[in-house]
Amino acid sequence: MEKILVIGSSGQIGSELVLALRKIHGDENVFATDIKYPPEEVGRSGPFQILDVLDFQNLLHFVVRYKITQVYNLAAVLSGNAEKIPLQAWDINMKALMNTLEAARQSDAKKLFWPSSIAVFGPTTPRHETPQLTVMEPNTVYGISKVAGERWGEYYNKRYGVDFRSVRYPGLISYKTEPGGGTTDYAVEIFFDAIKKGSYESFLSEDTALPMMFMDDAIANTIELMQHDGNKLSLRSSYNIAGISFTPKQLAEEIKKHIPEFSISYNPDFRQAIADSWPASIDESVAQKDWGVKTEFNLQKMTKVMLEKIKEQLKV
Ligand code: AKB
Repeated sequence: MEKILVIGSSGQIGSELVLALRKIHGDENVFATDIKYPPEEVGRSGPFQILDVLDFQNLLHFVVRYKITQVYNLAAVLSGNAEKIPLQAWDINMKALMNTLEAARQSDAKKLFWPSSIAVFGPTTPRHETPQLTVMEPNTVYGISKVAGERWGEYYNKRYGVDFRSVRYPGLISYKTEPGGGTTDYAVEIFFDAIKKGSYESFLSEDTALPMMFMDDAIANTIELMQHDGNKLSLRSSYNIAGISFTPKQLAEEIKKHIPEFSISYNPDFRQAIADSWPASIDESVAQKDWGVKTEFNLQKMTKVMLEKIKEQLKV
């Protein structure tokens, strides 16, 4: 029986991933941890404990005490926030990863998921249908930490047999827990503002195309990769996954089909330069071949669900 530790369970991905994993493995076998308290449903449905991944001894103690076999480490400072505190963000992102890799090496928690990002790419990378293997010269702290992390994950796999698995997430879109400090966050904020205020001021320009993915697809793909036969995985760094690519203008037009009075204005800030350095679309053929990545939600379906669910949540 698997005993699973989720680090960062109060965040945008963690709060949904914990619930999905509890459905598969049983509530008591999925341990949610974070440095802040989780959404009610996560706390209510199974074990939750405050745990700081930067404290290696505590992490190792937890993993050994609860006989953990799999770890999902989702703790990170995202791209926008990382640019405000470069050295701190580097320390946090790298230490969080290195501590989980070391804990995996020194214990039975050998299977490790760690998210990489489209941020591993940079201005010299081909922007359209970005291939799995290509130029990677990111110019953000977050992107540099993700490239380094991919290299360390592969190193621990080859050298110590840690079962490291990873995907390069596009921007993730969800309604349960909002993201914090990312460049793709506009694509979540826009839905909340459309419903609450009827308008949105985008911090990216109207024609900035970026790859995005609805959270249900992100969770399903993450779990699929973790459950897949390890011998079929040709990569132990991180897989490209494509999701759907659209611009703020295209998303606003889709929202207008549901809220005709919705209006959008554009006031690009420092995150525009980050977005401009990232791919507009991704080639995921290696992930398709190795473990069958899938995207069920297109722009239309995702917009409809986001608006319905946020209205329910805000009771409007
Ligand atoms: C961010 O915008 O920083 C993240 C990401 C693409 O990794 N959502």
